[in-house]
Amino acid sequence: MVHRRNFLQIGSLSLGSLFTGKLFAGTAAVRKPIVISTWGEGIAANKAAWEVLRKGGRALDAVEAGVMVTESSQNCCVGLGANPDRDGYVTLDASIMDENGNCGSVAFLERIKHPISVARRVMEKTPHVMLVGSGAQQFAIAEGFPLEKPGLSDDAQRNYKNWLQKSEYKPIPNIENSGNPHAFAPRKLDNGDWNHDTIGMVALDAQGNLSGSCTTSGMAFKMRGRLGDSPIIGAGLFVDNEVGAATATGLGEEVIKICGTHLVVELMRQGLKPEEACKQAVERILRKNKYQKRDDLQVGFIAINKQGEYGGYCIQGGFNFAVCYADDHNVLIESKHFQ
Ligand code: SD4
Repeated sequence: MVHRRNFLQIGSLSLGSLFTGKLFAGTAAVRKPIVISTWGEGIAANKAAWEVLRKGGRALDAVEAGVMVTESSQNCCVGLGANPDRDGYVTLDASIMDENGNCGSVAFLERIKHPISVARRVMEKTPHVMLVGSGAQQFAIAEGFPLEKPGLSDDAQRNYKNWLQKSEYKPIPNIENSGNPHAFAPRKLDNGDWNHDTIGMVALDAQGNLSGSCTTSGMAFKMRGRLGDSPIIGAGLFVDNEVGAATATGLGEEVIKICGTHLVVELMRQGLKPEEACKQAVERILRKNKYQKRDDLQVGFIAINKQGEYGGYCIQGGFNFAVCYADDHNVLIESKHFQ
């Protein structure tokens, strides 16, 4: 890690303010740059994003570089090392959004290591917002992304075998229609952690611009072809450079139903702080679910605003997010929660 003293020698852009993690706009203190991201993997991802931000780089570059770390990790449940769908294929979704309201996403993408970078190319090189399936893969290959070997990581292979052994779908064919729409929701593991498959990241750069990214393998053992919230702008990710940025994790179906991150940003526009905006979005989901206590329902939102204030909220304990705004400040925070 570069020490603060070295850091001050690096460049010319408001380094004094980068050093303290604070700037002043008018009379309000603004904390920038800052990057936050979901789950424990966010610490490593923030580190890469911070390398961009601390040099005065663009938030868009930071949020891409950050989540690429997670996509590359073989120990994580994001990216090609992740658990497959119920037919044994890893299918990936990702989205990215910049300070100008430009956005791009890919979904149901197979055998491409960095869906977030393909999403960025969709944003920057096509007239479209979203490409899916074989079309997204074809575009990625045309853009020079290597087509990786098919197959599962060792962990995923083992998990899939276990899952097949339990045959959770066999006793109840078409379990999605069995009255339990959350049959493949995130599960609480024996150690109390949630199994998760996603990283979402939002950042404010030294210029005061916001961007965000979100990348996932979706729910483990999902139906083939299922998309969650992560590739859907306004659901898994939303950025409005006038106001703030938010990203989501958890059961994507519930996030989509309330246009979750768009809601969080709109609540911040109305004056709510990031944590309160996330809380109200979570409340909206719970209200739609009639406040049923359900052990298998987890959704978490995180958000930052234009002032560099941040916050998160989730349904159940166990969700955390990583916050980085200085060389020596990259910490994991337990999200507040309802249940
Ligand atoms: C999805 N929201 O595909 C994602 C899953 C997730 O941690 O966040 N897992 O629904």
